[in-house]
Amino acid sequence: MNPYIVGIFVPLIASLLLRKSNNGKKRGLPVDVGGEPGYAVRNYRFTSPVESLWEGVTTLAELFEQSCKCFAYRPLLGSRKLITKETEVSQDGRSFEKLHLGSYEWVSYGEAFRAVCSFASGLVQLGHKNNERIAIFSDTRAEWFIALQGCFRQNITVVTIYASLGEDALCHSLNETEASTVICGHKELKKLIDISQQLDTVKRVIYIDEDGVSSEVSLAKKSTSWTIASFGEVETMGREKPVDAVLPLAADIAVIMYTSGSTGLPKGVMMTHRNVLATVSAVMTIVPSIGTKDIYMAYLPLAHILELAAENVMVAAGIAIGYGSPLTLTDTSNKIKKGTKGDASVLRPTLMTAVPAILDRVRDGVWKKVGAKGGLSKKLFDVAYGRRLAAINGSWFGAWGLEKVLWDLLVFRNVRAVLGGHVRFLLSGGAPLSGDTQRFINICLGAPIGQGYGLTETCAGGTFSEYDDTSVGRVGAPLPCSYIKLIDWAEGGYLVTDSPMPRGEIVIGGPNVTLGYLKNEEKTKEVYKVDERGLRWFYTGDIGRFSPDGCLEIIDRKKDIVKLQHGEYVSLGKVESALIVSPYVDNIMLHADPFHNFCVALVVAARHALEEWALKQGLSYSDFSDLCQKEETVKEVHGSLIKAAKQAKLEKFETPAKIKLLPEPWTPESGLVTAALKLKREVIRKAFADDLANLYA
Ligand SMILES: *[C@@H]1O[C@H](CO)[C@@H](O)[C@H](O)[C@H]1NC(C)=O
Ligand SMILES: *[C@@H]1O[C@H](CO)[C@@H](O)[C@H](O)[C@H]1NC(C)=O
Ligand SMILES: *[C@@H]1O[C@H](CO)[C@@H](O)[C@H](O)[C@H]1NC(C)=O
Ligand SMILES: CC(=O)N[C@H]1CO[C@H](CO)[C@@H](O)[C@@H]1O
Repeated sequence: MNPYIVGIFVPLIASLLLRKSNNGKKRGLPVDVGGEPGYAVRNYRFTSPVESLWEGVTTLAELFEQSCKCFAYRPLLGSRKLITKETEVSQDGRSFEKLHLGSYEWVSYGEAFRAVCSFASGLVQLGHKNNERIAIFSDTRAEWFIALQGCFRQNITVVTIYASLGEDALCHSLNETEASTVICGHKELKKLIDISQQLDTVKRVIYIDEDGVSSEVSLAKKSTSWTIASFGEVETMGREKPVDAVLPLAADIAVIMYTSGSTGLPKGVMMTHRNVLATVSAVMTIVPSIGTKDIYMAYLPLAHILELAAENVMVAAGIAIGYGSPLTLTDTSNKIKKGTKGDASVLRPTLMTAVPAILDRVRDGVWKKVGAKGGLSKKLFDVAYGRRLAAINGSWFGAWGLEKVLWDLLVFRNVRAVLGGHVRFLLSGGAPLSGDTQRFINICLGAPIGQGYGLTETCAGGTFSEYDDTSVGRVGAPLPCSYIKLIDWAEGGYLVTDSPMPRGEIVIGGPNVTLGYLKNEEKTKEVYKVDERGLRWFYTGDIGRFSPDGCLEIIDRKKDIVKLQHGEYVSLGKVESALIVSPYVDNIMLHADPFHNFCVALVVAARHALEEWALKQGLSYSDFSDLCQKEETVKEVHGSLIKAAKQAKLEKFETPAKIKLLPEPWTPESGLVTAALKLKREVIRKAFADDLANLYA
């Protein structure tokens, strides 16, 4: 048996047998490393960073080929056929698209491999040279994955671009990478045509065949000089005239991933096959007893490293991947036609990935539903939730038993049904998950959450909380592919000598750390360093602390700490997460300025809660925007923020002295938050510069 596999399973089985002692378990151990002095920790199971779990596999292309041979007749890629599409117009005149989707149709591993080989050959037939780059600019779907693997088989570097990216950033990424072929969906083709004049390097566009794409295709043929082909045509060309594969090496660049940066234009992070494979190997060790009986729900953007790594993990384990989207995920999702089924209820997945913002929404949705029902069923839910919380608080595994079965049957079964009823493990990443939400998912879904911390720059390598860790608010111990080091940040007052826990800036090292930013040596040199022992380190700018068991907690962010006029430090993120608990707040950005001794805040109002309040007050107003302008409203919301600040024991200088209420939500499409729903502070500051100036006036 492969020694790596033994290395994983023996401790895994041991930990299952020793369940009760989990809370004292050491998950990270101090390690001696080079580079800047600090406090470094490694994963307890691996003494040196893992590069690949599979003997003889050094690239993603080899990993895919191995799985396709091993699991040839098993289903790999599932998609839902569109049955009908309707447009509904709401009372206020906005129109919504409603979809009726069918059951999943599957492509086996063997068929997928043939499709990938055909697509790879088709790219060559179309005239694409393998030293040129290809950009994939589409929503998550089966074709995305086939295109990715197709490119790998010809050693073509793939540029990944979020489907929600704005025009400037899109132009910038295509131009900077000199991509000559773009693979896109229907919506994205439209965006490309709009900016076609500015795209000097694009020569070919491959569009994914879908309903309604033909009008854009004929427009593109008329107004551009691009060679245009459909996904199916490229596959057919390749099937008829196959060419030999040109497989990449571990050190070749697999992907250039554009981070939807929170400031300025996005930066392209160059990831080698070795980088991504190290992360895939590490994540593989985290999912408990992963195997071919699992089903994976894919719906997050594949342009995000968490999803890209997760799907490759699923392939490595021979798992079926069913594709969906955030807008069609559940029966009550926005785009699902009333009375028809969402993706999760049709697929019934066992494994899912999620970002905290989505889990927060699930939690709020359930609370709202329970609250609306009221009466006995709310009481029952509260009792059940309280009992389970108390039980789980001791130990996850101490929480099994007859009572759990009873509550599950009586109360939580309905909640679980929202995601299909079979989810047994959730991978969460992209941002720290609130303790509240983590507990909620633990209890209502009955599924443990593995929470990851990592960045595109470290290829999502970083830390991961294990499924048997019952604590909340922490992001776990270093992944098998990473060393995590804390270094002093004296200016911010964080030192590795702090007691009771060492604190400092988080620095991540290992084979997972990427080569740096494309065409941006200056920035690369600033945040990447190679130590005297040859290991690469990435400086994250995040501030963390290590618990005695070797688990990391993110406590701050260097950039988000502002020194006020009188010298007090304000941590914007900390204050925001304390204030967002107010029921009137949908989103909030705190603003601090070194020339003043107080903070102000931009608050996106929670429409439902505020309208309900206004109704109770008998307040009259013309529309929601008008309601947000009213002095009474601002006073009410400000009051609730002050209450939340007191509860979280914030200092006076941290509590916003003045606020501006905004009626419009911040969405990735508006460019104010990233695809992972993190605030883009610079963009928001610019967009609301006048409002901020007024708050200080
Ligand atoms: C893969 O492509 C890169 C960039 O075009 C090139 O430097 C490298 O040598 C290629 N690898 C192989 C094995 O051909
Ligand atoms: C594209 O890149 C070239 C240099 O590579 C630059 O001169 C040009 O201004 C860029 N265009 C856009 C639209 O960014
Ligand atoms: C859970 O345990 C912590 C300490 O371990 C305690 O502070 C907290 O009150 C407990 N919560 C519940 C709901 O029992
Ligand atoms: C790109 C990179 O950092 N590669 C390193 C990966 O890890 C091995 C050993 O840990 C190093 O030898 C590589 O240089």
